Amino acid sequence: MSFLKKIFSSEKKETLDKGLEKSKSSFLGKLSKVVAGKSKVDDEVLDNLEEVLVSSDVGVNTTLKVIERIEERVAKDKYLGTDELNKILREEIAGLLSETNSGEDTEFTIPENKKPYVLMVVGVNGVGKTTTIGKLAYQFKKQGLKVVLGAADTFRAAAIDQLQVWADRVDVPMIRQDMGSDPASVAFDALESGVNQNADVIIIDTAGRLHNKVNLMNELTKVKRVMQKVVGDAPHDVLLVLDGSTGQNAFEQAKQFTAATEVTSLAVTKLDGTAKGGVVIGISDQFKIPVKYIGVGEGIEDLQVFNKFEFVDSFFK
Ligand SMILES: Nc1nc2c(ncn2[C@@H]2O[C@H](COP(=O)(O)OP(=O)(O)OP(=O)(O)O)[C@@H](O)[C@H]2O)c(=O)[nH]1
Ligand SMILES: [Mg+2]
Repeated sequence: MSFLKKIFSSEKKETLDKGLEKSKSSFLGKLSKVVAGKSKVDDEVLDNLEEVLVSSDVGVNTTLKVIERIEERVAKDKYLGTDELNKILREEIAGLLSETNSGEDTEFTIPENKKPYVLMVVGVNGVGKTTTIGKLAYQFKKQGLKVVLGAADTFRAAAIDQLQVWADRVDVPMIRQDMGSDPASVAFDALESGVNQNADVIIIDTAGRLHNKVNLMNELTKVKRVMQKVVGDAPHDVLLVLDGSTGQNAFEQAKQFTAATEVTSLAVTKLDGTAKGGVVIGISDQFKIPVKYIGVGEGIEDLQVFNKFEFVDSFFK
């Protein structure tokens, strides 16, 4: 697939462009300093470019790969004008990401042979789990799928109410118990109810904050185990939500979380209002687990299926 081919609708592309505006203008500002007064891509330009990529949260490993690709290109083409640097970067980063086998989707889809499809959402507190669930429920419902939510973050009363607000807004049923009740029991109820209602998708919210990390991981394991009593192969997807505005912290969190518990996909939120959007490039290059969704605003429509080609196009345009 050519990355120049337009695959998002113009409306979706506009939301993406807008969401990445801060990251892009910060990046392009730094890039313009790198090429100021230089006509040709030489070692000095490459050194400075390396710094710009690292300071744009692309991550050291991914940055080194990108620089290497550009070095090879300089060696081959002999002369590379700095006026082309942006275009070259766009091509090389798209080329690098095309080696990963994720980020090719454009629509919110779930496998047809899993019913109900059980999606469990995990991540530390405040990253955007509940909001992402609300946005996902909206997208799935819009496609005519029957959605049930499970409020298994029973650690805070407000957490249950917050998910309820989304459930009411999207108009989907939500299974809840009182604050402090067993999250695994809520998840069990949600799956049972989902099966009884012939639901297509069941989304389970979980707590981000517990007394300590070990407790949290044990709890997630227990929630999974109990869900399997209702749907044998649940959860079909464990979505780890990361706050993109924390840049390299998001990267670290992904490392720690994926080491401690099984995660099958990633969502990177809050890309609007931050200049650290480059972190998505590093995360999708460095992790085998695919980035599936990106959050580009607080609104109900502001969740997108991550498409690496559109992302790179919007970032460097
Ligand atoms: N700007 C912006 N804000 C977002 C995005 N996603 C979530 N937020 C905001 O981030 C804040 C935290 O979101 P929540 O959904 O409550 O996060 P959570 O992970 O459920 O938090 P806990 O339940 O405390 O663990 C809220 O104010 C959301 O509106 C996004 O993509 N862009
Ligand atoms: Mg929450």
